[in-house]
Amino acid sequence: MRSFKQNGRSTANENGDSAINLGRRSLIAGGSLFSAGLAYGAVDSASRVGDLQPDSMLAPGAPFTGYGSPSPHEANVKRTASLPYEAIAPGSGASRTPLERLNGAITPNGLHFTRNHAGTPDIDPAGHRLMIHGLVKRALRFDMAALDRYPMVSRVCFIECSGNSYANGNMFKAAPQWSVGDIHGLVSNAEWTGIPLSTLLEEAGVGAGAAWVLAEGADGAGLTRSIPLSKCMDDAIVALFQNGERLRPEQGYPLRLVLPGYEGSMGIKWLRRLKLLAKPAETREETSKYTDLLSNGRAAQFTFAMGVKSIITRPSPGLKLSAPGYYEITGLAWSGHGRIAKVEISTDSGQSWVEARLDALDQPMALRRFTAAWHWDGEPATLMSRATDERGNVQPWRQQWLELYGAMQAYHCNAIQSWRVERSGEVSNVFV
Ligand SMILES: Nc1nc2c(c(=O)[nH]1)N[C@H]1C(S)=C(S)[C@@H](COP(=O)(O)O)O[C@H]1N2
Ligand SMILES: [Mo]
Repeated sequence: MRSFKQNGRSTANENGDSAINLGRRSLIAGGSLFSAGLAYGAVDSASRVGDLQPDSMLAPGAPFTGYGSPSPHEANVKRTASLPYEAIAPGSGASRTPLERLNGAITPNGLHFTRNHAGTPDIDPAGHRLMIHGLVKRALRFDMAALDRYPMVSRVCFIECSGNSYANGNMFKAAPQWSVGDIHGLVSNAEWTGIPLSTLLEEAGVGAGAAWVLAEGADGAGLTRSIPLSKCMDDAIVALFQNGERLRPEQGYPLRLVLPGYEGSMGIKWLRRLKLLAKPAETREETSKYTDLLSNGRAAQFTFAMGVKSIITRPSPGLKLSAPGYYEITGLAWSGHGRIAKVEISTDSGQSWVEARLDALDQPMALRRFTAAWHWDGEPATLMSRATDERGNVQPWRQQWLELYGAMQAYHCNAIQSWRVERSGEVSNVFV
């Protein structure tokens, strides 16, 4: 009897043939299909193991390496940079994580997206200092050797640029035919290790009237953002490590702020200064930029937590379904407000939905991998995913999102993303 897995239990339908009788729905709830039989070829019982032996077994392999790199066969798995100012400022812009080529929920350090306002500075940790001043009982300055001695914590969380996914918002009339990484790859997920910011602020002593913390980076942009003191005392981390190793230069080496769930631009990299203030500093990055134009003509300031969102990473544009049959739909879901409660998948443009299976790595404000087994019958289909977080926030329809915001709003687009599968198996981006 063939069986398939449903919500963690192995079940079979009445006639025992899950491959044929899946009911009217082609999506299997929580499904991962064991009986699909996607093997490349059957092994002939007459063939001997020796005949199937690869050349790699005939000689010793390469010697050890000091620092490992990906297989040369994966050389096309790269970030893609976009440079709005081109040769005038080649370090300003962003390079995006190739989400369509990755699996699991953790982003490898070499593929973490990078958003730089003035390039990646070259900082020698021996000369780097962090200063805490302003409304404090005593101003403090730390060198890296001192910071290395503090108790550290680790947590997995995403960093997402508030400009991520703008191409699914109102900037384009026609849906751009870009890869999922090029549309949504300004989000990455890592385990960050460092000192709780509260530890350092308590040592400095929060002064009377302090309610905000201005953070500044040691790069050419000198990027500054105001952060509510409550967030700094709650779960903010002054991070030194990323997935177990020292931060990558692009991610803020040797020191950055990690503010779980908050918009990326507040996570100041190459952190050099924290100034406690009574009011926000109203810097450029929180007035002319990183504010949200609403459809009523007003602008919303300080949208800190990133909205609940999900995207299907496979199938997605640029990938082609070779033939009708079984596919695993997979993607990522996250919310700046907490854990992901559920992800629903539709293959009929949102008319019907089935719950996806969520992978085990379940952390608040972190990427969560989801999967759903799908039988593609060869007819055109429109795939969507919709995430709900533990606070009950539901990812909006694209039309709902469009109604909220004014023209050219490039931030905080968490609308449902739709992919269209054509009869040919080609996958394209569509606005629904
Ligand atoms: N000092 C400094 N910090 C910075 C930036 C910067 O340009 N300079 N970019 C910000 C923006 S806009 C984002 S989205 C995140 C990106 O973090 P990442 O490059 O590590 O992915 O860093 C933020 N911190
Ligand atoms: Mo950003």
